[in-house]
Amino acid sequence: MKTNKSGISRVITLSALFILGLITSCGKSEEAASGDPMAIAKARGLSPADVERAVKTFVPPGKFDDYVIFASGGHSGQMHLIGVPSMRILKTIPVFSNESWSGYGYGNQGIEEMLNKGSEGRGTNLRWGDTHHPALSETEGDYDGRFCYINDRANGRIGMIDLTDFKTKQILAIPNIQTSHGGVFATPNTEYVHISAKVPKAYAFSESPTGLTKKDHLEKYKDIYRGASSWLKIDQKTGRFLLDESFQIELPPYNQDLADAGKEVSFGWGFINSYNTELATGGNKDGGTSIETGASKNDFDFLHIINWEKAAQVVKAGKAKKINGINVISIQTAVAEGLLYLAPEPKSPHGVDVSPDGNYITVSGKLDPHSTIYGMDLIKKAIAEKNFEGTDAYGIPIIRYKSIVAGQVELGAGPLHTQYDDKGYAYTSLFLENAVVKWSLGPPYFTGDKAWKVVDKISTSYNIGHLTTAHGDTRKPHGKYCIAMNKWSIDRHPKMGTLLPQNFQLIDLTGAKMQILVDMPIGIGEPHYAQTASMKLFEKSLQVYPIGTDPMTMQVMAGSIQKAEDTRIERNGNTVDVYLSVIRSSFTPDLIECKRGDRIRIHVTNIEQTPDATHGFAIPEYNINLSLDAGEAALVDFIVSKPGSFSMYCTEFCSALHLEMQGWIIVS
Ligand code: RUQ
Ligand code: CUA
Repeated sequence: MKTNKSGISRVITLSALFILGLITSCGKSEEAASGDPMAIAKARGLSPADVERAVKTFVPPGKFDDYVIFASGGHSGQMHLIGVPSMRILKTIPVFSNESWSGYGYGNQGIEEMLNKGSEGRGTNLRWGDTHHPALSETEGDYDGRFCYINDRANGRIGMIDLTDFKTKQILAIPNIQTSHGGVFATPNTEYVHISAKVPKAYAFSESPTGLTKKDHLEKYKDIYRGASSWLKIDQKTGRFLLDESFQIELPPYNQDLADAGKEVSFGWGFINSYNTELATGGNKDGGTSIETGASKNDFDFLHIINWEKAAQVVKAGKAKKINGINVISIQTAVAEGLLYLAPEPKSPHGVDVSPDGNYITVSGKLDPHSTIYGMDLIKKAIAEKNFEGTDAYGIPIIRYKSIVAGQVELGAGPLHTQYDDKGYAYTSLFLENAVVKWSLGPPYFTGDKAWKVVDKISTSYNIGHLTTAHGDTRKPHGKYCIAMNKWSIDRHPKMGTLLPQNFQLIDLTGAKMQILVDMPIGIGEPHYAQTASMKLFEKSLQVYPIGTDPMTMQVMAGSIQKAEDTRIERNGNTVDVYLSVIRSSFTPDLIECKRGDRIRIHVTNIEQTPDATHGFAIPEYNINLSLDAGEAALVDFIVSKPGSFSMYCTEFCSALHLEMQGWIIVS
C-alpha cells in the first residue's frame, strides 16, 4: 500500500463520511450496514481514527506489502518474516531449531549435516538456538537482498540464510567464544559479518579444553576469562563464512554487548558496547558478587572502538596467531597496532547505533535517562592527538570522554536502542517508560537549538525492547514505518492461557506526530531484533529449482532423478539405494522391499516445475519428515530396525489425489 495523495484524501473523505454515516445511519437496520463502509464502521464500534488506521494498513487480496521485517524468533531458534503495513506473518525460516513444517531437522541428510557441522566444537549435535540479531547483507551501505545472518545467543553461533530461496545454508560455531548477544552486523559491503562474545569464556584461546575450579573462577576471573570480537569473511557469491580468511580480536573479559558497523566517515570501524567492566563473577553465596549488583557499580563502562580495516592488514602481515582454526590478534598486538580503543560510556550501556552519515554513534544506558552521542570526527581527532585518559587494566587506551561527546539528549527512562529515518531524526526505545521517543540529530541534519531535541514521544504496550525502521541501519533509511518490538502484552490480546504473545506495534512516521496503526501478537517466539527491508529487493526470488537441485549447494545432486528411467531400486549387500521421484500424485517407485538391519538410502527428487508444487515425504515411526519444493532433491539415509510395513506419504495437500500420494516400505 502506498501513501499517496489520493490515499490521504481518501482517509479524509472516509472520516468525513464516517461522521455523516453516524448521523444518517441512525435507526437503519443491520442489513443496511453491508456495503456501506461507514455503517459497518459504526456497527463495529470503530472511531474515525480507527478507520484511518485500517485504510493505512489494509493490503487488499492479491496486493503485496511494501516492506518485510526480518525478525529473530528468540529461543524458537527461527526467523520470522512479517509484511508491512499489513503485519501478517509471511514465513518462518528455521535456522538453529528443528521445524517440522519445512522438514528441517527430520532426516533430510543435507540439513542434518549442516546442523551437525554447525555444532562443531560444542560437544553435542545442537538442535536449538536463541536467535537474536539478524543482519541483512549490504552493498554500499544499503540492504541488497542477498543474504541474512543471525546469531545464536545461547551457543555462540551464526547462521546464513540465502535470500535466493530463503533457506538456511550454513551454521558456523565460532571458535573461542561460547555465547553471543547483540554484536552482529554486516559491514557496508558485507566484507565481514561481525559477531562478538557476550559472556567471556574461560581459557577462551586455549587449544585444549581446560577445567577450572570455583576458586579459580572467583579469584582469577580477570586472568582466565576473555571476550572476542570476530570478523567473519564472506564469500560474495555464496554468502558463506570463510573461516580461513576471518579473524578475531582478543578482548578483556567484559560482557561485550550490542554492536554496530561504521559507515561513510566511520567506514572501516566497528563499535561494541560492554557492561560488567567491574568483572563481577557471580557467586553471591561464595564470597563473590551477584552480577546484577556487581555489574552496575561503576559509573562508566567501555565502548570498544575497533578498526577492522587495520586489523585485516595486521593479519595479512602475519601478526595474528591461528587458534582453533581462526586468526587471533592478541590485545597487546591490537593496542600496539592502534586498532583497539575504549571510550567511557555512562552506566550500563545497552544499544549502540551509528547514524546514516556514519558520524554519530548513539549509546544508550539502561540506567541513565540520557543517550550519549559520540562524534566519529571527534574520535579520529582524539586518537590522532593521543587524547587519552590512561588505559584499562589490559593496557587498552581510553579516549578522553569529554573530547568525543558530540551531544547528549535526555530521552526518558530506560533508553535501549536507536533507529534512524531519512529526515535526520532518531527513534529510541524506552524500556522502562514504555515509549518510543523521536529526537533530532546534530549537524548537518539539524543545527543550533533545533539539534539534539526531543520532538515527539509515543507510548507503546508494553516494555519495548528493540525497534526497527525501514532500512533503519543503512546509509539510506526510508522513514515511513517504525515497528516497536514489545516484550509484554498483558490485556492487549485475548486471554489464551499463561504464556502470552509478544506484541509488535506498527507506528506511522509520516505525520508530524507518530501514530500507532496496528497491534500484532506474535505467539511463535520472542523476537529480539529485526531489520525491515523493501519488498522490492525480493521480487526476483527463486520460484522453482532446476530439477534435482540440492539447495545446500544449488547444484544438481548426484543420484537425483532427471528422467522417468532414473527411478529404480538397487541393492548392494545390506545397502538399498532407492531413486525415487515425487510428482502429483505419486511416488515412483512406491513399494520398497528390504530386510531388517538394511541401510536404506532414499534419493528423493520432486520433479515438478510448477511454482508452489511442494511435496512432503514422511515415514512413520522413524522421525523422518522432509519437505521438497518444486525441483528439489534430498537424501534420506537410515537403518531399518523394525520389521513390518511402513506407509510413507506426502504431507502437503498438493492435489485432489493428495491422499493417494503414498507408498510402502516393506521390511521382512
Ligand atoms: S538486545 S535481550 Cu538485542 Cu536489547 Cu537482546
Ligand atoms: Cu504431494 Cu500431497
